[in-house]
Amino acid sequence: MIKVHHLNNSRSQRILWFLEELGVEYEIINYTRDLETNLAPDSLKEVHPLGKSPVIEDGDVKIAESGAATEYLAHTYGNGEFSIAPGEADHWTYVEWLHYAEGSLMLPLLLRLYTSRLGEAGEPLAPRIQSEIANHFTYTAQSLGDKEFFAGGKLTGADIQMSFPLEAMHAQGGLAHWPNLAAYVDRIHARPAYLRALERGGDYAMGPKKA
Ligand SMILES: N[C@@H](CCC(=O)N[C@@H](CS)C(=O)NCC(=O)O)C(=O)O
Repeated sequence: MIKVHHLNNSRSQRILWFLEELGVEYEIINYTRDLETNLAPDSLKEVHPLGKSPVIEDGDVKIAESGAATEYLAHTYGNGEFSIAPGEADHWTYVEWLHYAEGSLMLPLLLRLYTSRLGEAGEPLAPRIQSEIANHFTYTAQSLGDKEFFAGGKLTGADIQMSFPLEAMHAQGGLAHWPNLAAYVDRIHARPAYLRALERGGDYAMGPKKA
């Protein structure tokens, strides 16, 4: 059975969501962030040298990068449903968004998170980071437009990957300028598979707002 090494409040939540969409059986091994440092516990390093989550294991396969895990799961268990094959229209759009989430969109969010810990010392960097956030989120919002999904008119691995940076931003009220992105996250949060994943994964600070 597939094992997911799942850290609370982390990117592994989207892997649980994807497994629920796929309807595949899986086991969760839970790890809890240190309350002070927010880092993963050392026990995750016993699973993979990076000590980060998600890590998935499926038989002999072990993957510690969520985009690769998403591609692997879509390829192995998706029957073509959650991916767009080479040669099909929108294949490269699918590939682009699948990579863009970690390759581009997360970077300014992480820079903001880390520099915020520097207090005043980080302030000189703030305008550049803010303008990069605006640049990327505006591009993302314009590309999504009024479409329901990022590629091919159906839920794909690209949406699985894009969900995390968008919901991280939404949780901070940061999508007010991009209402179509806020609506996109709300739609994802209403999906039965998403809600099942939340139930299995435990508390998740970036999930749907509790009433
Ligand atoms: N690009 C990697 C990032 C993995 C990553 O940084 N995971 C974070 C959780 S969102 C983590 O494990 N942080 C804990 C730590 O660094 O100690 C992926 O998408 O899988």
